[in-house]
Amino acid sequence: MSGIAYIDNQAFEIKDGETILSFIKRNSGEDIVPTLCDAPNLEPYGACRVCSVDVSLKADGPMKAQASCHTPVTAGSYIFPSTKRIEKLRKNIIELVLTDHPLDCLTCEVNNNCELQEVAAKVGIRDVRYPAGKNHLDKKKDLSHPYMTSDFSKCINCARCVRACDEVQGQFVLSMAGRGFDSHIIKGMNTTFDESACVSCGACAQACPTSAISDVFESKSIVPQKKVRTVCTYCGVGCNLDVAVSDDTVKSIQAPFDAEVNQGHTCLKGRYAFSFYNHPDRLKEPMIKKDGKFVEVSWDEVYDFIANKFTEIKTKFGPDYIAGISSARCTNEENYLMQKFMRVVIGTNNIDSCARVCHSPTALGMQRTFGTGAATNSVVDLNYTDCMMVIGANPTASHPVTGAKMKQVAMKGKTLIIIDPRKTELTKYAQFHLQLRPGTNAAVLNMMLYYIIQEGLEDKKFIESRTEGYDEFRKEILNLDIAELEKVSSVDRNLVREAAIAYASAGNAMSFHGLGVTEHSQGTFTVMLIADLAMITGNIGRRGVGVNPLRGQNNVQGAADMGCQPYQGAGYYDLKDPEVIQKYELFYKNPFPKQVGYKIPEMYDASLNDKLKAVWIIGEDLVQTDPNTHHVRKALEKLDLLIVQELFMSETAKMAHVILPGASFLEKSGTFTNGERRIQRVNKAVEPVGNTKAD
Ligand SMILES: Nc1nc2c(c(=O)[nH]1)N[C@H]1C(S)=C(S)[C@@H](COP(=O)(O)OP(=O)(O)OC[C@H]3O[C@@H](n4cnc5c(=O)[nH]c(N)nc54)[C@H](O)[C@@H]3O)O[C@H]1N2
Ligand SMILES: Nc1nc2c(c(=O)[nH]1)N[C@H]1C(S)=C(S)[C@@H](COP(=O)(O)OP(=O)(O)OC[C@H]3O[C@@H](n4cnc5c(=O)[nH]c(N)nc54)[C@H](O)[C@@H]3O)O[C@H]1N2
Ligand SMILES: [Mo]
Repeated sequence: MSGIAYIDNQAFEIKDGETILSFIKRNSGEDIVPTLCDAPNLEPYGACRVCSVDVSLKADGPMKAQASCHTPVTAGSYIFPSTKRIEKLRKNIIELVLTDHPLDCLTCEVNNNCELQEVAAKVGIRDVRYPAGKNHLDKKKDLSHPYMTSDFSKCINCARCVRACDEVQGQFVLSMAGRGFDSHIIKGMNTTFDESACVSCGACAQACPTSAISDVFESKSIVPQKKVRTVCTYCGVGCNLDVAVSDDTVKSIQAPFDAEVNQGHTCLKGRYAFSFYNHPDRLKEPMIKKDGKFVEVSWDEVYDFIANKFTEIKTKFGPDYIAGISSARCTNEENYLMQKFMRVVIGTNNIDSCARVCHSPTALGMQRTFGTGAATNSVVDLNYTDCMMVIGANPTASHPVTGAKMKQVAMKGKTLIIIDPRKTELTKYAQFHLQLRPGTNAAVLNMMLYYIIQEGLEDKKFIESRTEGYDEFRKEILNLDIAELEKVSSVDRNLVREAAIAYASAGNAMSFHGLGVTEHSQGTFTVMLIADLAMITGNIGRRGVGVNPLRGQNNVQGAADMGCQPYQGAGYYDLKDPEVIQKYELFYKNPFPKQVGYKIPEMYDASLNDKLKAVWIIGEDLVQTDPNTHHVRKALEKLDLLIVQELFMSETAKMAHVILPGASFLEKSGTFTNGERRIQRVNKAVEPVGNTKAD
């Protein structure tokens, strides 16, 4: 709290860092003051001045009009948001803005979703007294891009697009050129969207209050019949999406500002890559392969077929001759049911998911060191960190919304350490790039530990109170042959030392890791070393620190939480423990399988050794994504029954005996758990296409 100020003579407490606008919004309501150049996800700018309010420093003192969006609120000031004088001023401002815009704006029906028109109506403008400015004349439309168009005849120079590109995506494609009446927006060195360095995140199109920049999908020109809030399916970031729907068809996608995960941002995939859901190639009917050809059948027929086959195999061979593979693309509810079906209906722990080829070393490494295998912090913690260490991950490509946030933090001057054989985009912003030989993470991390100990930069208090076995660990590390590690990794020891010192002496340091750690043979041990680094420097257990695996698929965290693993049931209970089995039996009121099941690679071996006869796969394209394709194909070919539940005729689906057509995330409801362990609601936007069903 930093004092008191008055709104229309009523006293309110000021919060630290508040502008006059945020102070009014918090105390008197969101809609009291009209704004135009201001946007919830951008820094205050103060260009249009529509948000002006009257301010006096004394109860009856002289008033001064001040742009509220970027003026800090002063203790003891008297604010009047809507005096006659101010209302007149706002009207005049909008009138002048409108002269830079096609004059039919006020009657334009196409743009009935236009923010400028809304503000004009709000301040009470019916016509414009001034002659048209020249800014909007002679502007060519830019139709070069598949997702975004620009028509700068509609531009009012509010610079929201420029700021979105700078402050949200950090791409710096748009800028303002010219002076005075000639001021205008340019892309790159005055080129088109397509030729510029634009990454198509669409933040500018979303930010534009007119339709000077808009989605090709015409989101602004048609008011949708409904908007549905849901969660993106592409990666573990878990961006919230506002899906605009008319006539049971997705029209466009925008990013909600009030979503904590993505605050008005998405990447191009989340915003624009949705038309797969009603693509002609979607699988729309259940099918059974007869004489080598898929034949469409009814759901009842396919259910009977599967039930009979499962019963036959279970009776003849036993339940462990059947296995399931669940999908990290699917909801928690679907994953929970799949593992329950395998365990309770079939009676086997043969259930696994895609984490096997992705982050299972993270889960194991973190379980061993911390007791639980998931991110220790949230992505918003980037706002509280002083140092980011990114090891074996390429977030600006694979987790673009998180990657863009990291860029912003690095540009604010926070330390960035990249450990990667390649020059990823983030290395441009990094102080340290440890360009190691692939497969040598353990060497580099051991060197870092060595230098931290040698420099006496350990957090002794943390080590004493929160860790075990440190003395032994210390001795081992100090015995390492640095020359050998330097040779193995080919990273200069002085560079490693400096990076280690930067990490250890930063107030708060966060680490992020990805496939460059987990997909190598020493993945689990590397994750443990990353955890060790956090522990010896005390970078765990508060905001802005921690070990943060960049989990891959949208619900890979959830699939594991729900128990889609052969050795742990729902809630991570260890299936080697007889007490756990008893607990599950009580809960499910049913016998529970007594031995752990096959992991995916063990399923292949089992099939080739006649120990597995049937596999039911939901949403995973093993033939395309698992290593050693020939081996995978051979193993799947050998099965008596392969059921594939899919959106598309994937390489794996082609091999199936039975196809179950699944509904995509846009067509069903449930929850996804993102990489931070945030459980978020998925809501059905459109009805499932064809004869498909939620998994
Ligand atoms: N749109 C979309 N986004 C996705 C997905 C998708 O299907 N669609 N998939 C998601 C999934 S499942 C995942 S797992 C993530 C993957 O996302 P990331 O974990 O970021 O994986 P990569 O993008 O492959 O980046 C791995 C990095 O590791 C580096 N590397 C390779 N070997 C080594 C090494 O030995 N040591 C170190 N230190 N680095 C090394 C590589 O050069 C590369 O820069 O992406 C997710 N994002
Ligand atoms: N060559 C290659 N191999 C890889 C990787 C790579 O980058 N390149 N990455 C590795 C990693 S990290 C991972 S996580 C794995 C991922 O391996 P997969 O999980 O096989 O990867 P995806 O291609 O995402 O396949 C998911 C399948 O689910 C389907 N699907 C999507 N949504 C739904 C749904 O709601 N219901 C149903 N029933 N199906 C759905 C999609 O059509 C798609 O065929 O691949 C690993 N292998
Ligand atoms: Mo992954």
